[in-house]
Amino acid sequence: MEKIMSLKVFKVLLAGCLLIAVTSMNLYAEEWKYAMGEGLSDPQGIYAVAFKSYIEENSRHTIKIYPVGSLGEETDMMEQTNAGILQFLGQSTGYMGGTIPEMDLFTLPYVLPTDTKQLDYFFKNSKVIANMLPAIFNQHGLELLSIFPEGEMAVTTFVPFHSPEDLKGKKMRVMPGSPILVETYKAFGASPVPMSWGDLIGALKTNMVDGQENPTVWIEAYDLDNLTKVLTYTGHGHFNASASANKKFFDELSERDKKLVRAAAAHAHQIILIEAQKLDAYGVGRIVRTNPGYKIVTLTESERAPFKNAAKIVQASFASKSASNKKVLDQMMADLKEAEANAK
Ligand code: 6CS
Repeated sequence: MEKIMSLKVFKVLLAGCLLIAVTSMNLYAEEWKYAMGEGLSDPQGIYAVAFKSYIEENSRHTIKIYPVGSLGEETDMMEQTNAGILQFLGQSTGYMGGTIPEMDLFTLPYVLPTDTKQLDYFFKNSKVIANMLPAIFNQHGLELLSIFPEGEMAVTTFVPFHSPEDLKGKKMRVMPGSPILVETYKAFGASPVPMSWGDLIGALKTNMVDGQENPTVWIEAYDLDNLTKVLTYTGHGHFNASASANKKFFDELSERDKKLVRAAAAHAHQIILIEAQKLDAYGVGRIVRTNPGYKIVTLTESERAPFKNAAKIVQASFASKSASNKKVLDQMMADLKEAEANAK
């Protein structure tokens, strides 16, 4: 009789432990903070919302998204992430080169292609992103999740330009976190002005700067076409963004939650790459529709030649800064060759 009782008690206790274990795994829920350098309807917002929906559909965790401006400037966000105030960071690569020098890879002039199919292949298959940058991000307290394109860089100014001579003395705003952007616009003949996004609108209105560069989807969304007179395609660059996590937070996640975060990043990466194919056409299409008088210039190959020559100095300067910079640039060039050969 006693034996049967102890067996019954054992079974009840076992069931109770299992129930606690299962419910504690499922009931374990946290709110994770995700800040980014753009708004919810901008490319970084498309990525963040897709990331959030995947996390919340596949766990009890929730993601609180902080669009640019809600927690300060884009320049503050990497610090807040490193301090553990934020768990996730969506950051424009143009804000990162000052902290992670190798990230100026993505602002180098005349390196990334403007062809969206090649870019799509590159951002899906790049070895520099998959195999080299994660360890570099780790050295800076971050866990790299994704890097994606947002559109070809277009230059908006008050007067047209067709050569580096035309840019002589022109104060051109560049994103504030990239030594390479400063070197680029110096090499293009201009006087670069590193400036956070929050100060640019006022600087254009007061002629504190003579121009700036951004992708057309951003130019249109934030009315930069109505604050300048002409948009020029030089073909020199592409706007890109990254998504990363605070490394300590990521390392302390359960294996289950690490897999969840990586799966959410892969899902969001897929979503934004589909969108990225359309952003340039969408951006310039809306500018033409909403601002028909706005002048749009595409530099010819011969007009681009002096800018491309100047860019070679900047590329060499980047590679000379460190062995790591040279390694990532060499791999980037190999990745881009593969993208050119395989993009369909
Ligand atoms: O020019 C800038 O600073 C802003 N441009 C874009 C496309 N995204 C956010 C960034 O802060």
